[in-house]
Amino acid sequence: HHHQRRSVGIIGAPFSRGQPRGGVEQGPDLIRAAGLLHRLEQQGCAVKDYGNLTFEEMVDDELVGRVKSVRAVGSANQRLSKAVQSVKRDGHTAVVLGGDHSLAIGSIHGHAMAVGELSVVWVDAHADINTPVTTPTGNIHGQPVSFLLRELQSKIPVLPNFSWIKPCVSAKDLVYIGLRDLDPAEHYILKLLGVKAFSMSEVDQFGVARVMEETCAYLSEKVKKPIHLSYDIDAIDPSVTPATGTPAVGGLTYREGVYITEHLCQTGRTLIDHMTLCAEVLSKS
Ligand code: B3U
Ligand code: MN
Ligand code: MN
Repeated sequence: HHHQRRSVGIIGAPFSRGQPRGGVEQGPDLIRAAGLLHRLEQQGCAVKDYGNLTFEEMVDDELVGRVKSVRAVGSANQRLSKAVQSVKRDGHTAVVLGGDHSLAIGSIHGHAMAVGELSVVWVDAHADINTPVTTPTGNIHGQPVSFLLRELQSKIPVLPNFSWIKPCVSAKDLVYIGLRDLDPAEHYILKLLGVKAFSMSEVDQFGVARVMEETCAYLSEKVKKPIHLSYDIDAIDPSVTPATGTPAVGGLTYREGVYITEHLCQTGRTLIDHMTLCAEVLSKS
């Protein structure tokens, strides 16, 4: 079974309402145009493109407390979760192309519903763990992790179109890489829950190779759960990937950014029954 080809199911999610700027909804088509499918095939993957999801236009999507576009984000992610579940049912590794990072809610939720307990590797300049109460901006792309973590559920208010979400990730199964722009409340939450995190300072100190070794060692301490990779393009330095809505200086180099995926992929080969690689690629134009 080592020679069996990995099959990949691609889902485009052209959605941008998790933050205020336009452009990121073109991500899925631009990533395809840049040759993603061909590159996956070159690497020996069988690829099935499920096309782009369509999202209903949401009228009267007023602020809920300080949170913006709540109904649109809730409904889009419900659709995405169902799409990921059907790609998993078809037996593929699911690759979701965003879209803004609020889509991690549906992507991770769908993955968890289909395969059970997951580990999550979150590569990002930001922790995206504000709650609807702590958010300084009201943008849901800064909050997806808060809806997914079991430990935070008592802190999450009821929101329209969010009641379908089952918190499905435990704080001990989450690792952050690349952090450098956190809000005070996010710092507090990470400390409180004891979340494993490698900030840019730690990438500098240890190097990305040791960070990845420690990430994988930490995640396989007990049971080896499938790994969901959620990759925000702003983790990489804006000199390399300037097309992001929220550039943060001092990010990963091109090679560090790619090495993270290479290392996870290698681990996937040795633990082929235990790991699914699921990427959330954000292209903000
Ligand atoms: N933490 C801030 C800023 C932010 C989060 N994610 C991005 N920016 N890309 C917030 O809005 O919650
Ligand atoms: Mn980010
Ligand atoms: Mn993000």
